[in-house]
Amino acid sequence: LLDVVSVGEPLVQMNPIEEGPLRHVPLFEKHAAGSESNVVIGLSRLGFKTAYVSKVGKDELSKFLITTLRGEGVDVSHVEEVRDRNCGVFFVQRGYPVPGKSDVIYFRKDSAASTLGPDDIDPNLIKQSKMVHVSGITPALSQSCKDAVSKFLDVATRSRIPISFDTNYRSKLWSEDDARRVLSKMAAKADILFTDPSDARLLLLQENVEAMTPEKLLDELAGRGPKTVVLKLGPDEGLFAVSGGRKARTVSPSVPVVDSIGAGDAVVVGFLSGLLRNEPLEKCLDLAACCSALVVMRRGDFENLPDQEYFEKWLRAKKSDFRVDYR
Ligand code: KDG
Repeated sequence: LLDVVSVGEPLVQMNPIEEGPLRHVPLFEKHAAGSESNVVIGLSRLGFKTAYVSKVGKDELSKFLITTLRGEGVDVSHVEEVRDRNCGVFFVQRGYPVPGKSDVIYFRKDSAASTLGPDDIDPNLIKQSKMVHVSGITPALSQSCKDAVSKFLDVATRSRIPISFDTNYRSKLWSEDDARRVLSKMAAKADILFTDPSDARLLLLQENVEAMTPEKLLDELAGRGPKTVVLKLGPDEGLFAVSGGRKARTVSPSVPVVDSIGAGDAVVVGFLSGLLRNEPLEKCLDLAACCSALVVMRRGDFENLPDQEYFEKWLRAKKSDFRVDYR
């Protein structure tokens, strides 16, 4: 039995060792990334059995992605290595022009993963799992990817496997109108929805979400179907969630931000880890805040995600408001 199966595109991330416009940055670090890949890696580190459905090439960078996933304990038996296509790559521009923010530049068109289609979705894999996770990135990659995600969700729904869905709207991949149509349908099928106020605007077909209180926004989103909604309000306002009518909120500790990319996936990892262990909502949010704070403190998306021991150390430190003496 598996805990979580996901489908998506793993990507090679080229992360500059200094901040500023990329044209003036001479040195980059290579990382494995990709939203859903980050999620399965993070959950695997915390002791959950995860599997990933994807396609990569036979190129060296694809081999790097597959060995990273495998090395982190993710079942990659459904990651197909195809000829004549490469894996996708993206570059990060850190801290410029907005301090503390990162931007991405993709080189992923016609990648191996963009050829994923319904035939690559094995219903038996999904049926063996306690939960599935998808993000709004995969359906933006191609029509066949959209169809693959649709089949993935249909199998999960029919088999009564809970669906976790992170909206992850990426404006560089598709228009707001196209995204709105697809993401709102996905949200209606989801049991656990992760989103932020900006993506919520697409889901609710409303422009005035900024005028709504987070409480109202949560209620509106939960009214679309998901039992649990986690609203990512950013580093200052933290996380706010509702589950079966009960609400909870957590404030993220303030940490030095080196690279904000991956913070959202880290929220998913922490929250789902709590949910899968039947922890109360408050604890799920604490775990989510812990993961995202750790991830933004270094370059790369998943490397700082904790294992169970680090997780517990964090929770103990939080009890004393992080005034911990490690001597
Ligand atoms: O959430 C982090 C991801 O955005 C990053 O790894 C790249 O998957 C990615 C994407 O498609 O933007």
